Amino acid sequence: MNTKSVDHLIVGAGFAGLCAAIKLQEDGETDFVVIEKGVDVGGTWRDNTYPGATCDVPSQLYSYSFAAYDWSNSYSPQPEIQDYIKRVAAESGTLDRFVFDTPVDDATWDAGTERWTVTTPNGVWSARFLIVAAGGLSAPKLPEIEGLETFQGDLFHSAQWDHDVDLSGKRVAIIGTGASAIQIIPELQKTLEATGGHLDVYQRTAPWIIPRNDRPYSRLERLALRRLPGLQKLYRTGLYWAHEAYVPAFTIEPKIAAPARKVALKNIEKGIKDPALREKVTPHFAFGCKRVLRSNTYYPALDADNTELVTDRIVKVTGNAVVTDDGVEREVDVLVVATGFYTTELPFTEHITGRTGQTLADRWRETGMAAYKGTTVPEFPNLFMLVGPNTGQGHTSMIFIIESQVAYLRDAIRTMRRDGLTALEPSQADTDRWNRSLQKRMERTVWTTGGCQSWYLDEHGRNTTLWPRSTVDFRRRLSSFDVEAYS
Ligand code: N01
Repeated sequence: MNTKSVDHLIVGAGFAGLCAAIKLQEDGETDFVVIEKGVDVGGTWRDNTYPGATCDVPSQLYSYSFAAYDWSNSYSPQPEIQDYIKRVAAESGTLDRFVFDTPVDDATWDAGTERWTVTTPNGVWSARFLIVAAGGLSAPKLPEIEGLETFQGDLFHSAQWDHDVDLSGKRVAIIGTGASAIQIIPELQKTLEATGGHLDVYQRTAPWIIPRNDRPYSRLERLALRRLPGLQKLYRTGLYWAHEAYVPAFTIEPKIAAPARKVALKNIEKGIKDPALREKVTPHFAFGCKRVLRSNTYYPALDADNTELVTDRIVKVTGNAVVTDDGVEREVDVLVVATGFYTTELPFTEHITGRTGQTLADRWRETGMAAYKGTTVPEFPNLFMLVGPNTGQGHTSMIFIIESQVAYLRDAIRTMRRDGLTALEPSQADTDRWNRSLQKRMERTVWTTGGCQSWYLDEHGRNTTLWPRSTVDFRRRLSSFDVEAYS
């Protein structure tokens, strides 16, 4: 196979990969390719097509700073977000450099040529820079439940919704009550109620849920947002500061969360009449320890006659039934698992081999998931990870973080060109210092002290996924490339 040579190889065509492509092009860095395993742009928004899929971050924030859109609602539904990403991609003039339907099998640093060799079933590329934008929530995780693989009905993960399965009149069960499940459950409940079907919801841990306050924009608002230059930006800034002022503070000081906790308890009271059910859905851990969810429709859906909330532990799946530890077997035609993603052992890292011959996955098995500024890794020269370790957000838009990381990457490339540098990696000492400081702060946060298990924490209880300060702080720290931290 011929090896194609490019300056930059970007893995992934979601929000992060597309942002990198557009901004590199803006800098005249046009010699790049974007390799994408799926058949379209969109990443998580292409894949998550489950009923009710909507963003729980306001639409004005959950969009690029450089590309406005005529959003229909204050929170955008998945089809609009996917349409937005497709439009931005098409209008950017970068799509001719995207290679779809192409999983990356291997990316190995070649110390001789100081380049990455990237192997795929559709060709081999040699690239000076490897930009990994493969997503932090892109590998669906099935629950470890005995007999699940032998289930005799239809079974699928929330991120791989099987739209060919007709749910009318069926007995459906859903495992999980996280961000995806609480969007799916009201939709399933309505469909099944209208067709004589039934829904079982298996809850392991009750989440904190505040009202969603979603509303359609009026025609006037949409017109104003389209026509008045600066209004969208003003909206963004206002919303942004509203989010930033509150959330990073309460992760450290639980007292500050008390009013929001009250609102969440009121949400239960308002949505559910049955006192026993209210009790079952009341969380027993600190507000904010897991991602705080938003819904007005979830609790009423649980309270509906055709829904049963099951809180007994699942012990196994046999034939077409889910069996709980009270010995009850509930038969079911369709089983939906909304059980989340691999978040602290990112499967894609198995495919990246650095300067010492060790894969990134193996390195992180030893050190825990850790990077310098969430973006670069010692022993992995010229590798930039977008949405890397400790860059995640539980309360605001990841796109702000992505744009900050892309700005850092652009400055790194400019610096290297200016100074005639061919390969750079962060020093171990700077990387350790960065992570020590992060982890020190983590110890005081509600994510560690709040008495819950969440996907934020690794097997040692370390939070390697979230950024513990404000996103403005993150942007400031990545505002210029600090070449002195690199060797
Ligand atoms: O996954 P989750 P998700 N037996 O990990 C349960 C983003 N997102 O797909 O809490 C029984 O949150 C598990 O129970 P427990 C967002 O960042 C964003 O819903 O661990 N139950 C939990 O209830 C979000 O945080 C949007 O006890 C099992 C559920 O499955 C992230 O994606 C929308 C189990 C998993 O919840 C992940 O959300 C949707 C088992 N063996 C998602 N294993 C936006 O709107 C797991 N569970 C932006």
